[in-house]
Amino acid sequence: MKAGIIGLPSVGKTTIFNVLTQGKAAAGPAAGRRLEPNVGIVKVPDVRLDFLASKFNPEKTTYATVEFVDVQGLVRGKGQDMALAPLRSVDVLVHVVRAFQDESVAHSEGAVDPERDRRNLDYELMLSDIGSIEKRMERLEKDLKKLKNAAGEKELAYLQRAKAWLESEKPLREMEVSSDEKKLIKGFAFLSEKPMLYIVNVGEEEIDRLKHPEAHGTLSPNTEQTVVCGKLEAEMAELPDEELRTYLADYGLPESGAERLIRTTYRLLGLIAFFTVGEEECRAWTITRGTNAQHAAGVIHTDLADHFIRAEVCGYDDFVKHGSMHALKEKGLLRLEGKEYPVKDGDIMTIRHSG
Ligand SMILES: Nc1nc2c(ncn2[C@@H]2O[C@H](COP(=O)(O)OP(=O)(O)OP(=O)(O)O)[C@@H](O)[C@H]2O)c(=O)[nH]1
Ligand SMILES: [Mg+2]
Repeated sequence: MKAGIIGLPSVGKTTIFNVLTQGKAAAGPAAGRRLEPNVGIVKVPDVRLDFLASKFNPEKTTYATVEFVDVQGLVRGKGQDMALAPLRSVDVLVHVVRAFQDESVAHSEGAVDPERDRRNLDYELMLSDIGSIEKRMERLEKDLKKLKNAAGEKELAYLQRAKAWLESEKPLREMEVSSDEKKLIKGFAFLSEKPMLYIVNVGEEEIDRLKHPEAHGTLSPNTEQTVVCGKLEAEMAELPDEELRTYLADYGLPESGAERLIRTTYRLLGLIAFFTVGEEECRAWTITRGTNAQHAAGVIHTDLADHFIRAEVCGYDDFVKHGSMHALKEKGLLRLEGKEYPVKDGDIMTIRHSG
């Protein structure tokens, strides 16, 4: 999975990127003017996989990963195409919104106003999408004049609808699309269509908000929100794990901002994990909720999907309760499931295949 971090200049994007990736990318105003984005891979923390690894003692434990891309700050109304280009390929946008007050860090809009910034950045994405749509429509209309075809007509109808939607100042992630249209637009990579996670970057004086990070009014479709304090997180990122737990406990927080952010992203995208276990490797795999056993096998290897026979499945909780695969087998709790079985979060699977 790939996530793109966006926001106005100097809102704390790179600070948060460093926290997530335990990276050392240069932060601060001068650093923000470079064009090359920062890219880093983050391990998805999962206590269930930790536990499985403690039981199987494998040579290798492989966590699911998320790739984060941190681009330069977007300046309102400026040509953004260069800055936006690396975001076309991401699955989710993470919009860092500044809520911290700090005289020493200039705000591109003057005063701190999270709601305004949220709106303005959405406009930038929408403007970029309108641009792409107009270009695409122009080409398509020319093609259709030469050769009428049903697929082209359908696409044109979608583009016209999307354009009108954007012109009514609403992002595409709020527009309902049919499953037919979904297939049609897969290749377009419209930015305002991507699911959006808002990260409200609060100051240290507002640390109490971290206790209810997901408390919010109504959220628009395909968005989530969480709160972090970039400064505090940066301090925490320096700590070894045990000290981090004590530090969090001192503040009365159940988890770090990095953990919360990844968890919220999973929820936003409807992602779940299943596990494969053994002496060689214990591993977490990411799928969307509702994926069937055959497609899940394909995430491991396309051959496994092609030659799929059955999946041997047990739930994570059953494994914890009974302690070993052997015990589960004896109790008849290892189930054999077919291609269509919808994989559940935490399932431990062995794929049986031919060839
Ligand atoms: N007080 C305070 N300062 C912060 C916080 N988060 C980031 N900063 C500071 O804000 C400045 C900008 O941070 P960056 O992480 O570089 O911001 P950015 O969004 O990556 O900026 P650009 O890449 O230039 O757009 C730095 O001096 C940070 O130390 C915070 O939570 N509180
Ligand atoms: Mg930056």
